[in-house]
Amino acid sequence: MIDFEKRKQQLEEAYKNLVALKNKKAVLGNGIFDRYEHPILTAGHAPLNWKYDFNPQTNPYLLERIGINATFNAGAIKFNNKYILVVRVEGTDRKSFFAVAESDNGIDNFTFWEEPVILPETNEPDTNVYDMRIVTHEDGWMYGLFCTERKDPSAPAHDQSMAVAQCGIVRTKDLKTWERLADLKTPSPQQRNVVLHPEFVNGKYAFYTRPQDGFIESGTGGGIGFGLSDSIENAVIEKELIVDNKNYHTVYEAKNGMGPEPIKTAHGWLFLAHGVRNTAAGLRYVLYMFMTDLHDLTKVIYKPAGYFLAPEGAERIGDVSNVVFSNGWILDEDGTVFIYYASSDTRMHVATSSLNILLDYVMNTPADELRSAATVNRILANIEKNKLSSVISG
Ligand code: M1P
Repeated sequence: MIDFEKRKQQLEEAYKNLVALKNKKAVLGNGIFDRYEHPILTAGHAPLNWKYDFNPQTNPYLLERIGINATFNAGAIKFNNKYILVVRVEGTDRKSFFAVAESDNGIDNFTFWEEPVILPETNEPDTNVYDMRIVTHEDGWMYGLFCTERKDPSAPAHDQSMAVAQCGIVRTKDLKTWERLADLKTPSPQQRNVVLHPEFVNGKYAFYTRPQDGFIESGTGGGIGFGLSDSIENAVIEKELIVDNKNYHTVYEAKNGMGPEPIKTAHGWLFLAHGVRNTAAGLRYVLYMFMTDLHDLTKVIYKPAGYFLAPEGAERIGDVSNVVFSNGWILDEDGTVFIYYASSDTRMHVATSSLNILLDYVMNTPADELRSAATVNRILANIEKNKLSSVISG
């Protein structure tokens, strides 16, 4: 027989230590953002109460009864002075669900609320739900847009992986009670990474979409799209315009998709997105940034070359290796930006920067000129510039 009480205490102690772990900035970043030493959420952060039956009669060996595999791709919002993440939690059964975790400072001690989110359903039940973007809209609601996945009804019996992904919509005032609205309708057979713009555009709800032909492959679709809907309760986009397309020999040549909702700045709307390219080792997901015109949301006015943040060190390894993905960031009153990102579909991290630094990065980093020779020329010009400034300063 095991010592039930002793094992319970050990589990509780280990859990307490994990949640209490303090985070520190990693040394010498690239000046654009700071990474932190520890992930902010892992599968181990899931409350013990979700996983263990603590009754010695029904669980005499104190076995984990409900396994949690990963915590990743979290939406983010500041609410009641807390840094809130709406986390994609994945069970060992491969089903994802949402759970809210909060922290006082945004960088450590993230703690899950007692119960996962109880997500109402439409008449067509969701098989899997994931990757919520939580946005405060000027209409006064907080909206959560997420991917709802269901088996493709046209899948032949031998294919048990064909799925249809669409955008589910919920809204809330307190992050506790959620109202489910109709799924978004668009002309595209597949939608993931849909984000609600925080303001009305011409009196309509504005969405960023990612039209796609197949579940994994973007096919003839792809690119970050934009569309308007009269209603949010029954949202329908008749026409999608591509704002930022995939592009040959770039970090977003296979596909791309929106990250969190854009941030409004004096210079334009600031975007964080993910770009995907294919390699011999499989797909590689990185984060990149761009800015659109303040008044024309479909016009990209700045776009630094390449990636903003790519998987590094231990971030490279996980269930889906070589992936970073972000669907949540928080701009604080003092200008600090908390960028929440997941690595390799396994765990959550934070990186911090400031709005001024991100603006400098996006507006003054050279754009991709799409050829090796152009990159060399850019480096040569930089060397020349440095020579000149050392002459002037020296
Ligand atoms: O596995 C990497 C990511 O793949 C998908 O992203 P996209 O729709 O751009 O291909 C999503 O399923 C995402 O959850 C996942 O992190």
